[in-house]
Amino acid sequence: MARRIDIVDATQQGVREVASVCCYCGTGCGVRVEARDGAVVRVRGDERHPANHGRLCSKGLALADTVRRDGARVLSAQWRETRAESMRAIALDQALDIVASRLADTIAQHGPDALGFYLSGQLLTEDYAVFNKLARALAGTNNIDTNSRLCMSSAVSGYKRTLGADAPPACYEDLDLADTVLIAGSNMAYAHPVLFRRLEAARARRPGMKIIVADPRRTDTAAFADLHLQLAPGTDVALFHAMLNVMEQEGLLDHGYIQRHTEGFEPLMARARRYTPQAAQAICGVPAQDIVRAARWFGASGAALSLYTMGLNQSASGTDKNAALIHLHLATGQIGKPGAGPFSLTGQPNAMGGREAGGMATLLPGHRDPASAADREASAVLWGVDALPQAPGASALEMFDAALEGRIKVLWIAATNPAQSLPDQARVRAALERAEFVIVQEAYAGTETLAYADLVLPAATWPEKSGTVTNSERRISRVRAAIDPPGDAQPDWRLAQAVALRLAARMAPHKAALFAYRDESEVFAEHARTTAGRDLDYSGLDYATLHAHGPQQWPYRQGQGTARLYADGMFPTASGRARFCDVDYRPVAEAATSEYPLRLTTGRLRDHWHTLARTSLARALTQHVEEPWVSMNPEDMRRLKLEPGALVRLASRRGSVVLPVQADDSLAAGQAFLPMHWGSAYMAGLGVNALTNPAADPISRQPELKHSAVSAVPAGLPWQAAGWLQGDGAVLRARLAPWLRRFDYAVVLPVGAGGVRMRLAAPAAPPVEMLEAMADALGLLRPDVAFDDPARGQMRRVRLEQGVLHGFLLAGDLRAQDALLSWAGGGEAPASVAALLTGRIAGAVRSRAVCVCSGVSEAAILAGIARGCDLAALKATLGCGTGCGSCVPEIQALVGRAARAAVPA
Ligand SMILES: Nc1nc2c(c(=O)[nH]1)N[C@H]1C(S)=C(S)[C@@H](COP(=O)(O)OP(=O)(O)OC[C@H]3O[C@@H](n4cnc5c(=O)[nH]c(N)nc54)[C@H](O)[C@@H]3O)O[C@H]1N2
Ligand SMILES: Nc1nc2c(c(=O)[nH]1)N[C@H]1C(S)=C(S)[C@@H](COP(=O)(O)OP(=O)(O)OC[C@H]3O[C@@H](n4cnc5c(=O)[nH]c(N)nc54)[C@H](O)[C@@H]3O)O[C@H]1N2
Ligand code: SF4
Ligand SMILES: [Mo]
Repeated sequence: MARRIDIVDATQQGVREVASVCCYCGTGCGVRVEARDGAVVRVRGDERHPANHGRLCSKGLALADTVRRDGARVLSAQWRETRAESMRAIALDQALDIVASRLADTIAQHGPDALGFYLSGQLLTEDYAVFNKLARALAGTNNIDTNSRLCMSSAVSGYKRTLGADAPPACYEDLDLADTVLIAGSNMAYAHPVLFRRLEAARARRPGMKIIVADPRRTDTAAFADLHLQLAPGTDVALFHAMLNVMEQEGLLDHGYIQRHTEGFEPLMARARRYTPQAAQAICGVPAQDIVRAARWFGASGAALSLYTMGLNQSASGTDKNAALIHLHLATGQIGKPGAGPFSLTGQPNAMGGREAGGMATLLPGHRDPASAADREASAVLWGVDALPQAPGASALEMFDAALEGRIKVLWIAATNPAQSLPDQARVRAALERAEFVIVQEAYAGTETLAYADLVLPAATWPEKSGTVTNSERRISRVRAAIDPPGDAQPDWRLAQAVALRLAARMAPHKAALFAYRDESEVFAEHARTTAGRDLDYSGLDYATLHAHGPQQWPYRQGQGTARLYADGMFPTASGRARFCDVDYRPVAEAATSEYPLRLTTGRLRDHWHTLARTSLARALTQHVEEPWVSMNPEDMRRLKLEPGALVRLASRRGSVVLPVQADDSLAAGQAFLPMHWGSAYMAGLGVNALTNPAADPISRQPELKHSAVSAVPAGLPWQAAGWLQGDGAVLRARLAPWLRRFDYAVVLPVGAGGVRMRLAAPAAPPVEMLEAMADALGLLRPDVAFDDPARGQMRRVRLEQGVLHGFLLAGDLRAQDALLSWAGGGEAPASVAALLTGRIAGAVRSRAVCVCSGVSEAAILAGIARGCDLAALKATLGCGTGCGSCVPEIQALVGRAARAAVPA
């Protein structure tokens, strides 16, 4: 086996190269990071990594641009003694002392359950392991949960209820081998692009392969499918039951497998028989013949694979949706063999590692259960303590509820941004206000949650951290630091360890030994031992093996990883049989009403990551979609008298936001879509999750982020302003952020052109002083070209530096905006700036970039399509889609849309 090379040419030219893993999605692509003089100079795909064989998507390719060591980062600890004060930098040691004494005092006064640890699927396994031991074995509380509660929790409970253990049974190679692929509630083209490339390649090689996509929206993933089941939100259980029913009717079930390896089939089947294709059509809105076709493709397939993510998990019936999909595999024996199986793709880079290390309130290390006395006992022994706390821990939403009710006094938040990503933001923020002491352990400056911190711990981040992650196919890879952390920043597990040692000194000096790790390899070794004899057993794995033989899939026994689980039909349940669960379709938690008639779903964009801390720093990544909008079906827009680009006020029972609306015929009538990414650090109001519903699945406790009932009305903000300023996007964003609070609609956005863009709207022109202050903020007090008419709320100002645009402000008259932004982005300068500002000449039209690698705009692609180009011709003539390939599905969808439009009705 090829030896892994950690450090290449470390001496010769001062270049250090490490093999590591991309820090974004659960695909877990291997990267090679080159660093020189403590700075990352290049990141490329690692050909030897089995997850990606050298490929990266647009986000992975831009990683080097996100590495910062300046004010864009949290460089030191910060503290404010009272909330009336502002934060001040303090020494890290002092901060750690303060944290330890706050924890100890709180435990002494109110008991350990007055603490809450809210962590993240983006931590490394070693980080979880130390935090988990700190919370449960030292502080004595099970109140430790992660943002995986918003993400993978229903997948965990779905697997456990049906297969007996939380383990995705399939592997990436199955994408090459499947005959039918059912993609349910996953927009892989955006969210797991490198796996999607693999699927594209597989289908190109094997034209008989059938792809089915179940998604309420016609996403780029759905556009690629042979069959798109455009189901109504939340109706997946009815769809899957109907497919099962059809398969039984048509003799496509594997009764031998059902008999030998499962239990509970009859009660479930009796229920599923009620879901005829017609009955399901009435619920799901999917034509009955499409349901029949999907069932036939699945049931008659040599190998059927399902890939599924948030469309199933983020639902008040998420566990049932997962179970209903897994049933299809159990009933047809499509599991435990090449090309087959129910394969839940993980969202975050180490969601899997968190599940293994017990990084959720409902889990203990080694897939153990804190509700089981035997499991608690076993974990206590492994950790070397007498006993573990028995009281059930609070899950994410419960933790914030407990803080709001005053039961949790101290919240320690690490590597997640709950003041943007949790549903029902008004409530979350009230909880953060109410909590007595909020510790935020964060790497990047300016996040929404930092505004609520009493104490900030400076965290190291990728590529400064070292440890392990587990990807979707159960493969454990080493993450390796290429550079040192900046300032006082420390790896997350080090910060947890430092507090644990201090807390032990105050509470239980004999427990200090529990945290005496010298480096992360010791943490891993201890953690790996907790998996011994468990379904996921990788107790035989250590850093040396990972170094010598590269990434490995668990279970790892006798020096061998495992590609697929359950090949022998034996399941880790009491009876050894997999279980059919008698689940039934339940509608979404919040029905549309006459007051809230639209059904809102939320999700991801191709080039943005979550709450934007990292991706907003890479100019290339802000070119695809620059600003937040809501998309609606054109019919609804006509009915509500909304013009494309108009500002609308979206409201739910919990809050409202103002955004521009965009027409999108990939949505069914009555539905709306809002990207999850922008929060109050970038826009006025509380962001997307001002609207969303905290109603949660009763078993997984995962909230229904994919559905809420909303209304949309014109925002009535006729006065608008727009500006742009050259400079560092992160620095300028911080400087301009206060403006977000003064308007009903406002955005401050780092943009692909560089610098920062600002847009504001108000019911009427603001006073002249405010306009002047705005101009001041944008460095336009002494513009080079200016046309002001303060009486009419108008201000048009441009600043140039050696003939190059440096900044502009357009208030009350935005006609020149597009041309100026296009100029800012390197486009052509106008013939006369004055003529442009006064509307005497029209400037260039702007078009967003579809292909970031080759810098090809949507307009150029549409023009190519109008000339008759197909995908291949567009690639050949424009060069789009020839780099990382992330844009290929979108180009394909644009070609497809044009073809459909050309067919006379
Ligand atoms: N570019 C990018 N990639 C990412 C991330 C990112 O932020 N940016 N985040 C990562 C993380 S943590 C995660 S969890 C994954 C998420 O990956 P995905 O789950 O693929 O992404 P989403 O866009 O959240 O949701 C997927 C789809 O669910 C559909 N959906 C909504 N309601 C329903 C329903 O009731 N039934 C069905 N069948 N479908 C429904 C939506 O229309 C949407 O297209 O992405 C990972 N990858
Ligand atoms: N409406 C809606 N809301 C959603 C979703 C949705 O689909 N719709 N999806 C949900 C899902 S699936 C997820 S996973 C969550 C994600 O939500 P979050 O976890 O809140 O999102 P991130 O922006 O990834 O937050 C990670 C934070 O950690 C910081 N950070 C980065 N690296 C490190 C590090 O090494 N150490 C430390 N300490 N900090 C670091 C980043 O700067 C960032 O502020 O959002 C959820 N919220
Ligand atoms: S698919 Fe993209 S974001 Fe996901 S791990 Fe690979 S390079 Fe990173
Ligand atoms: Mo996620």
